[in-house]
Amino acid sequence: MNSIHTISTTPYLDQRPGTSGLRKKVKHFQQLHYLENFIQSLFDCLEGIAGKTLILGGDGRYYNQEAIQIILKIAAANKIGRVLVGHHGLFSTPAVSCVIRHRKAFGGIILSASHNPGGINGDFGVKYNTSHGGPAPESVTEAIYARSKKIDRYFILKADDIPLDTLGTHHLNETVVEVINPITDWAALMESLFDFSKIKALFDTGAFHMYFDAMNAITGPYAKEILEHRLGAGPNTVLNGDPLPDFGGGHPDPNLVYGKSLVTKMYRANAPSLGAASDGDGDRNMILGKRFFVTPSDNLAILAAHAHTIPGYRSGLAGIARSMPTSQAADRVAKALEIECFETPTGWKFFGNLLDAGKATLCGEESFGAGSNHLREKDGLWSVLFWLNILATQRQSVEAIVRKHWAKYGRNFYSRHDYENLPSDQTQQLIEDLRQQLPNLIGKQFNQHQITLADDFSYHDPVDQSITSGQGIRLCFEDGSRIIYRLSGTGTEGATLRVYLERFEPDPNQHGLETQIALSDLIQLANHLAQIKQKTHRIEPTVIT
Ligand code: G16
Repeated sequence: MNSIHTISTTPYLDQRPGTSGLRKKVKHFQQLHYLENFIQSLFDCLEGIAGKTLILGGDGRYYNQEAIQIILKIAAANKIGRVLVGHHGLFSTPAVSCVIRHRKAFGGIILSASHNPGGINGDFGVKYNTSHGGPAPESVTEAIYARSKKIDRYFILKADDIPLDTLGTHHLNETVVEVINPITDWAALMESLFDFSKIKALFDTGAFHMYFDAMNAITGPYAKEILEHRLGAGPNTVLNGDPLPDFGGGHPDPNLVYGKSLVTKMYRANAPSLGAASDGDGDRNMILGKRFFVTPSDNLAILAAHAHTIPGYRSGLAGIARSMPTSQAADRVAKALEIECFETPTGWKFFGNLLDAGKATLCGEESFGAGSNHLREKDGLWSVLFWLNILATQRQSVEAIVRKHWAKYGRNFYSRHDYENLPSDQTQQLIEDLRQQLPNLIGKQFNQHQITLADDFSYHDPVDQSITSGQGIRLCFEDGSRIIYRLSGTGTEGATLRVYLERFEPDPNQHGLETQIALSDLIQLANHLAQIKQKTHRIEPTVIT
């Protein structure tokens, strides 16, 4: 038996999880006892965890392997029964959610800072998912934070490292550590949802090709297995397919800015029919057709409109849920289907109750996230397979499918403007100034726009009745347009201001407008009302998606 050590420690006061777990710079996590404090605080809050099963793995970013060895030894000292670890310490976020559910685990620890850059100077993160497979709700993350502010000791086993590169079973005292293939359960789930033979037939025509850019992050092996091996998509379908600790120096966020190399390929004359990418931990997706970009908000609406043609959703949707800043395109589909559309705060954790209660089947966020009740996380490759199934059935181009959708439901022009790495105090003040203006804005007219609602979004969860307030400044206009301002909860440097802009256009003759042009008066108004240029001294956003 290896000995259990009790280590004295002092609290760090900055371990409050944000939109999606605790995210800090790698070097911040490497401070003395920093990771250990957080993990012990987590175990201290999980009543009844002794003897139970946990899933553990990460997106392979720098510090992943070291962190896993530390967590395994703390888990053993806390008498966790069994830990299922991904081969090489790797696990995509959706695969963790899948394995938690499939193997009926108590919960799972995901080591990832998602779409944030990696490497020694990059970011690291820890997220806890509960037994339903989804991110822990705020009641749990707040309890962990409260505990982390008081912690004065943690327990750790003195033992050799577990060889993560070999599949099989090991022991750390009474704790069984099983190194498993993280792809198997998730791939079987995908086969149960989508018509693989129909998709395979599409690739077999020889006229349909695609690229999937794994951005040197976690999804490379998953995409190779599903797209290249099981669906016959061809050997060079997956680009940047090897997970690297620094993501090859890239920023693994699949959008028009950071996914530029794929975008460039998809805008060439010889571009394939479909282009897709996923992020650091595999839960986000970007979908492109030949010379055509599908906005994530439209993506959710289009998946919902075609769900009845997909085997896993043939019996219909219970409801749709979207985060508040996501465009209202999905609401129009929900209305046509006569099902409810829920509006939640930003962050996947808010969808969990709706999915568990059977109130929603599909969920999505404007930040390149979509998923369904198959898991309790968003799932990048699931979205790609959904599109492949639609394309295999419709035998039309991505662009044709989207344009047909707009013609039927109208187009919600939509864009997000991010101002990254701003001074925190000034940015908080900008939001506070807007908050103060809210009562005076209702009823005000700006050019053709009259404000009908101005508030700070608050969510009443219809399942557990909890209330979450302060979730973003909303300005809604008479014609359905919206401007939303909120601060990011996932950054690790300064503050990021996000401005979300949306305008509905029913006239098909106007659907060809360029998005920033279609939104130009709202963009000006958003700047004017928040005095963004004056207060941030930025002439333009860092990232426009
Ligand atoms: C951002 C996005 C959210 C998303 C969150 C976590 O949060 O805006 O929609 O839920 O990232 O995504 P992931 O799990 O892929 O990191 P924020 O607070 O920075 O706006």
